[in-house]
Amino acid sequence: MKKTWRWFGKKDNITLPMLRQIGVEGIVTALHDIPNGEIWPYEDIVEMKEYIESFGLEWSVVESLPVSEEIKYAGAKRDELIEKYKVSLANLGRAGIHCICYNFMPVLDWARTDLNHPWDDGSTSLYFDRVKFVYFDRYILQREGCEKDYPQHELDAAAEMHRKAQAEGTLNELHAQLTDAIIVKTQGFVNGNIREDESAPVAHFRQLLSLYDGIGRDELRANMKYFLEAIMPVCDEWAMDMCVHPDDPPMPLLGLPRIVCCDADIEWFLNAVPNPHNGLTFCCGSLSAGSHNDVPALAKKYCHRTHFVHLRSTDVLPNGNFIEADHLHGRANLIDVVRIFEKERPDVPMRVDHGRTMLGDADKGYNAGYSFHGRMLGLAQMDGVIATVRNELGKE
Ligand code: DNO
Repeated sequence: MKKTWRWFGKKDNITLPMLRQIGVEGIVTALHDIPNGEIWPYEDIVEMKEYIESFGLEWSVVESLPVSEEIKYAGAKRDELIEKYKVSLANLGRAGIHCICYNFMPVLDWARTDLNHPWDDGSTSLYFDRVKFVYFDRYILQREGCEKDYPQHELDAAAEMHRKAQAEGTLNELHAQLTDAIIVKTQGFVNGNIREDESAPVAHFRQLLSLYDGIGRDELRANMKYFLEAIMPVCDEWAMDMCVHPDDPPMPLLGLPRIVCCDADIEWFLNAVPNPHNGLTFCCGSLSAGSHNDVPALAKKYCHRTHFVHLRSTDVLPNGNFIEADHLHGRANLIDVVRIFEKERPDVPMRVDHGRTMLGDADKGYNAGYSFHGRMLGLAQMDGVIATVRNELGKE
């Protein structure tokens, strides 16, 4: 597997010379300053590519070329936006970049309730607490009819959380913390729907949710198929590998459908548009957060339609909460996943996804989940696994 790293561009405090020192071979990035839905100009792509190459690295993967909400819910401007997407794809292909990660999650990209969940060893990680999420939906978003989506014991626990915060006078703090984690800090830097400096993020978020009124699972699937069929001719012409990121976590949230959650979903979209350029980002972390997914079995089944791998693991707790595990443990079983990819797809780019916040990372203002030391530790662990597996296979 090729060792890549998600780098957020020239403003990232983690610089390309730092990455060279830790064995990174390729860069995963995007033109983060271009607003969602706008064309990526050829010149800007080449400028970024040459900048990366000037440090002896290559631009291996685009993450992400975002799919506008209007394409996902089939709004009036859908075809116009798809045309723009095709131009960006062709510009990337002409510049020599052929691997594109994107997702088809409505409104909310990845979701976490805690960005600094403490570990016993003094480091912290991301965390998803079901009751806090129910609380956000019921008491902050106040989504109509949301009660029907949750079991009674979770609604009761959220009500208790509300009562307690009220009694202790910490309601504002709790609301600010959950809003920040769920719809601001985790979202702004990946899709731009909600920006960090917004004054009324919850109101804006409600408005975004309402765009999906009447869009269920079948409609979203049809819209994904429409999008993929429309872009495949450009993918054929420029050899563009599209790889959809699984839904994180792999389950419907806030009444929104999510359609890349499990084996049957993956099978559906790969068969719906059976072109090898229509592929998958095999995100072990996202898939492992659903107890219905057996990650190594999925890797075995889908490695041939995978163009990019995220190496990350989680543990799902008995109450359904999940925590980021370290890269050698947890239910993703990354050791077996590496065995599968090293054997079947040895050249596929992988990046270590997320990392704990440790050893001074907390003061550096990194994007949530994207620490330096934590990810470097994960990369070193995965590097060791890759070298061992290659040795087992008689490659090194
Ligand atoms: C979070 C990421 C996602 C991912 C996008 C891809 O850490 O895994 O935000 O980059 O969903 O489109």
